Amino acid sequence: MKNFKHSKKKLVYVFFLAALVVGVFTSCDKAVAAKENPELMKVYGESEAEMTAPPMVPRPVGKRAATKLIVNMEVVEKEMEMSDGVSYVYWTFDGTVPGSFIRTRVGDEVEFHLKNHPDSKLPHNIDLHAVTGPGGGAESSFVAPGHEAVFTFKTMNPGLYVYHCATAPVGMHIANGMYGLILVEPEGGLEPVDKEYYVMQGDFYTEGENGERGLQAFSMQKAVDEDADYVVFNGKVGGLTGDNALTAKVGETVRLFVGNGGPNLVSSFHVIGEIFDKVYVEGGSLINENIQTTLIPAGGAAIVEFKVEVPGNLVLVDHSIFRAFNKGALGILKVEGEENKKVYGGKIEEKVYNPGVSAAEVTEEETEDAPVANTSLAEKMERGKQIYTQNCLACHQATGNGIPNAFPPLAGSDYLNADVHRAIEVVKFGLTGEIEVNGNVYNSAMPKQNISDEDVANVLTYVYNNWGNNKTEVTAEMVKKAK
Ligand code: HEC
Ligand SMILES: [Cu+2]
Repeated sequence: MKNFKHSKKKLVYVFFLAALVVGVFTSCDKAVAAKENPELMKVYGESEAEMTAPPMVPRPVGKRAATKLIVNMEVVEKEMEMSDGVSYVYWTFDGTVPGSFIRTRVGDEVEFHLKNHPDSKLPHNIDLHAVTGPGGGAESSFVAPGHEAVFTFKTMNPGLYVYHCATAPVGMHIANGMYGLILVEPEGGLEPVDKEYYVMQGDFYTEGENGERGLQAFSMQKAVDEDADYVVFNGKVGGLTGDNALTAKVGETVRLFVGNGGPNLVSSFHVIGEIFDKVYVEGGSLINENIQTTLIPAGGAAIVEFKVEVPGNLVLVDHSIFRAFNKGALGILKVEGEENKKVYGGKIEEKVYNPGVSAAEVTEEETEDAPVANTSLAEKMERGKQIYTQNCLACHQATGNGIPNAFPPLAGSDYLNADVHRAIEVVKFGLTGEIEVNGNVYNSAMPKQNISDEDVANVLTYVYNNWGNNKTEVTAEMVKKAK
C-alpha cells in the first residue's frame, strides 16, 4: 500500500514536470497561451454592456474577442407587487428582481459602475461570484445613496454566476431582492439556440402570512427561521405566468439561465412535461444529460437546455412542491405549434375499470341516454355527500373552504351562487383559466369530473344546500342540457 502511494506520487511529479515543459514551449505560441490563461488575454476595444431586465438576456457574445466592457448598474429601492393585493419594498439592481442580466466572455476586462440612487435610504454594494478578488468586489463597490463606485476585474472562469448585495445585514439585502446573474461565456461563445431566458428563484419573508393584503414589511424572525411566506420566480407570484409567461414554438431549442438568490432555500428546479437534454451543472463546465430535476443551491445557478417537441404549457416549478402550488414558485413556458402524436399521443380512450366484472366501455351516448330518475331532495343530498367526499373533497376540502391560492372555496362562493348553469359546466366539463371567487383570483385547472349527469346534479345540490350557499336544487335535466 505504502509503495503504491509512493509510486503514484512520483508519477504525479513526472507529469507535473512534463506539463511545465510543455507549458514553457507553448507559451511562445500566443494563441495557445491565451486560451489557457485568461489573465494574459488581450482585450480589443471598449464597449458598453447591454443590460436586460428578466426574463430577457442580452445578445450572445458569439465570436467576439475579449474587450473592455463597461457595466452600468443602478441600485433602486422601490415598492412593487409581491402578489395580488400584496406589495413590498424591494431593494433592487436596476429596478427589477432579479437585477439586470450581465453577459460577458472570458478574458473581458470589466469596468463596473455601481450607482446608488439619491432617493435610496441605505448604502449598498455588489458581490459578483464571477469575480476573483476580495468580497467579489463588495469592498470596492460599497456606495452611499447619491454616489457612484467604480471598480474593475477580469473574467477568469467561464460559467453562470450569481451576484448579490453584500452590505450588512447581508441576509436582509438579499431577502429584499438584491441579486441577479452574470454570465461569462467561454471563448467562441455558447452554442447558439433558438430561445434564451433568464429565470431566478428567491424566497421572501413578510410580517403578514402568505396572501395577507397591503404593504408587507420584511420579517427578520421568519427569515432567520427560514420560514418563507413566498417562494417565487422573478420576484413575485405570477412573475412567469399569464402575460409574463415565457414562449417558444414547437421544434425550438430553449436555454434557461436559472439562478437562485435564496437567501435561504435550495431549489429543486424542474419543468413539468420536459426533460432537460443538457444541464450545465451548477452553472459550470460539467454537462449532464437527460435530467428531470436539477438542484440549484442558494447563491448558485444552472443552465438548462431542451428542445420543445409538442405544444402545450410547460410548468416551471421548484419541485419542493408546496412552494410551487402554495407559495408561488411556478412559471409557464407556453409552447405553440403542431401536435406531434408520435412524441405524445394524448388520451386515446377511457374505460370503466371494474375488477371481476367484464369491462364495459363508457361512451358519451351511454351517459347521455341513461334514464333519469326522480329523486327527493333528501336522497339527492345523501348521494351528493358521497360524491363530494369521493370526488371533490381532496381539493375543495371537507369544509368547502378550499385552499388559498390553489383551490377556490365552494362555501359562500359568489362565483357558484351567481350562475348555476356555469357551475354545472364547471363540474361537467372541467375549468381552466383565470376566475375570481370572493375577490381572489385563481388561475388553475379543475379536471373534468367523470360522473353521471345525475351525480353532477346530486353533488351540486349538496354543495348549494350547504355552507351558506343559496339552496339551489339542481336536476339531472339541467345537467343534461349543459353543452
Ligand atoms: C383536482 C382538484 C379539484 C377537484 C377534484 C375538484 N375541483 Fe372544483 N375546482 C378546482 C380548481 C383548481 C378550480 C378553479 C379552476 C380555475 O382556476 O380555472 C375549481 C373550481 C370549481 C368551481 C367554480 C369556482 C367556485 O369556487 O365556485 C366549482 C363550482 C367547483 N370547482 C366544484 C367542484 C365539484 C362539485 C367537484 C367534485 C365533483 C370539484 N369541484 C372537484 C379543483 C378541483
Ligand atoms: Cu444592498
